Amino acid sequence: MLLRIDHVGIACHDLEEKIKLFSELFELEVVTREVNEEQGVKEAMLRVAGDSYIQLLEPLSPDSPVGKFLAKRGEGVHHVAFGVGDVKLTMDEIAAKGVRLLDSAPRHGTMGSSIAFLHPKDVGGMLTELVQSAKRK
Ligand code: CMX
Ligand code: CO
Repeated sequence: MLLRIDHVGIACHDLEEKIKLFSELFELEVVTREVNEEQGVKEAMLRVAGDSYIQLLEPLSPDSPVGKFLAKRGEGVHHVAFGVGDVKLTMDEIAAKGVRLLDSAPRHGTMGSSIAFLHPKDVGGMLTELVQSAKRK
């Protein structure tokens, strides 16, 4: 069902400051910077190896998911994202196991991907994202 760890999402107050920290500390390349209005984030993807990344997330507003997380828990690991072949199919398979989906249909993710979230309370306290990469041309 899961192909890889696609990324680990880190919530932060200052995106540029944390890009500098992670890129210098672990010598990582910044692959993309994007704003995702729907998810309420300004973000950057730093490649660890192949198709696995660290995703740095700064909230666009305090009442967004990442804004609320920062207020409650402070900076740190926010979610883990797994690569899947077909996000809709995987959502259906997981829902059939009784896990709550936070998205009823796939949404737009980083670099043209399709994503969906699973409720952390049903996954051992880990907010989980499923990622289907954009088709390579
Ligand atoms: N990891 C683990 N647990 C989390 C969590 C997280 N990131 N965020 C919230 N929780 C827990 C809370 O601690 C809380 O538990 P308690 O009831 O025991 O206190 C419970 O889940 C409910 O949390 P809340 O603070 O009341 O927040 P909400 O229910 O309003 O929202 C969630 C939580 C997960 C439903 C919401 O953040 C969400 O829909 N997330 C998915 C979208 C998202 O995170 N987008 C940003 C990233 C985009 C990207 O990766 O591209
Ligand atoms: Co993510």
